[in-house]
Amino acid sequence: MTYQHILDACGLTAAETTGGTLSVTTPVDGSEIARVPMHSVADAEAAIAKGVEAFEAWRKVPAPRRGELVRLLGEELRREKENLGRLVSLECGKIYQEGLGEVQEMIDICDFAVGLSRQLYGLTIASERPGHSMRETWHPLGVCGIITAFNFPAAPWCWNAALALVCGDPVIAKPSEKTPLTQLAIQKICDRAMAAFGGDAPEGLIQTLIGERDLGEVLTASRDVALISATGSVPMGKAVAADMSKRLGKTILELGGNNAMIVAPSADLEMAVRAIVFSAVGTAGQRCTSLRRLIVHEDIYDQLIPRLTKVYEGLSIGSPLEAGTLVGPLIDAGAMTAMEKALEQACAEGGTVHGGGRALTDQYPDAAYVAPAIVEMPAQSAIVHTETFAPILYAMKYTDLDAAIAMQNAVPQGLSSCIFSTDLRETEHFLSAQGSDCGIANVNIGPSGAEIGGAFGGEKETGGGRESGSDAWRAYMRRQTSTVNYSRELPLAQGISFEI
Ligand code: UN1
Repeated sequence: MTYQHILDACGLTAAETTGGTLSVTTPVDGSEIARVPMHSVADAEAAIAKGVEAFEAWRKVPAPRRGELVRLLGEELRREKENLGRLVSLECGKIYQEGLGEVQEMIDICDFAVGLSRQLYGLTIASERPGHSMRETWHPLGVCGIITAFNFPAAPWCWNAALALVCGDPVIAKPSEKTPLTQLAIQKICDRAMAAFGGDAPEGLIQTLIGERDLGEVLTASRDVALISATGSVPMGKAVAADMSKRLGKTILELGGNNAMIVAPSADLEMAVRAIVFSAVGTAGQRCTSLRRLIVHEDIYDQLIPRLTKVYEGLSIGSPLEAGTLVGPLIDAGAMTAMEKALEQACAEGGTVHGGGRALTDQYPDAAYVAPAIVEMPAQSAIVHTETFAPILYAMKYTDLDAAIAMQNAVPQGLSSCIFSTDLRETEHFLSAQGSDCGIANVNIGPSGAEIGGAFGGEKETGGGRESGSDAWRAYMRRQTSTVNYSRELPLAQGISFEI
């Protein structure tokens, strides 16, 4: 299948992929696959205005009916799973299996949101006053801006959009400028779902803005955008938060991770090795949940590390579109340079590097293929505190579990974490209030590859937001507390006397 076939299969037209100023290159071989027209600041402002109009109509549509649109979106995604999965793979370089996984994650959250559309539950609350009742109702919030990153160009949009839509909110996507094609293909799928849904889906309900940072800034500046959900780097999240705080707008931030695994003496090492390799080299180490730090008990360190380095030596690095490849390319040359610099710094800090280095340079001179690296570190030094978006795994030893947990919590990021142990006392301690400080804490599975049913996100510099499952939907609604007096008296709360 040629690259053009992949674009065609997703229905992308010449008008969308040629003649524009945004050059899109595929990480597969570094070649240009499209020149996409960009939206202007005026277009972004017009999109917000359209979104506001759509909100007026959409908030009146009953939530279960709104769920029907998301059900249709899920159906379309099922039909398009292979086509979209292949485009994800072509555009961001993750292997096809992971591209499919991303689309499956979209389908899963659609299913979740359909059920949710009949369960946007509020509470009834006991009033302290006789003849009074209290209740809490969740209402639609308004236009939601969804800013996404190159490494997951599909699923995070859908975690946000599927929930926002059933909650009664129009959505405006601003994908990474490195991966606009996936979002354009998603927009087409949405347009088909909207057409199948019929009359009460207002124009402007689901929109996409293609361009650079200035478009994101239009979204963060506008009082008509009630919520910004942003996935990406910590500097990007800080910029979004600063802009939004000027107008006290709501945010969901899902930023960097520096995720660790503690491997205890009782761990099933066979399982640990499989989990480590998937979570450290999957998506070429470019997931926010990628495993970056391995904290291994000193008694098993010398068994585990040689086993791992052996598996790393045999990893198939290659085109993400070819079956059998486990490690695709990094997104671009900049990412490769960042990896090389991090490895240099790790050496300067006393690290011993296994693997690393450029790969497939003859076959793909313009792409950024690298061999994943394991770096044995004498201590958790400065570079280990840094998130480098590349397949680098820092390995360190521990003696005492509390010291290992302290090490795992010592970094600025707080997204995901895990322990491999078959000792219940250890695993429960890890999950307790004195344990991992991350939004995600797993036992006997790696830190990446979360299911959509749980709330997804993390603490500290990860931004504190939660997306996807559990009660994350509440962020897309406004809560209203109502006290109703059905008596003939007007008692005041707290027993205050105020006679006139
Ligand atoms: C991301 O890298 O931004 O848990 C999201 C995971 C995926 C999502 C990752 N479900 O690894």
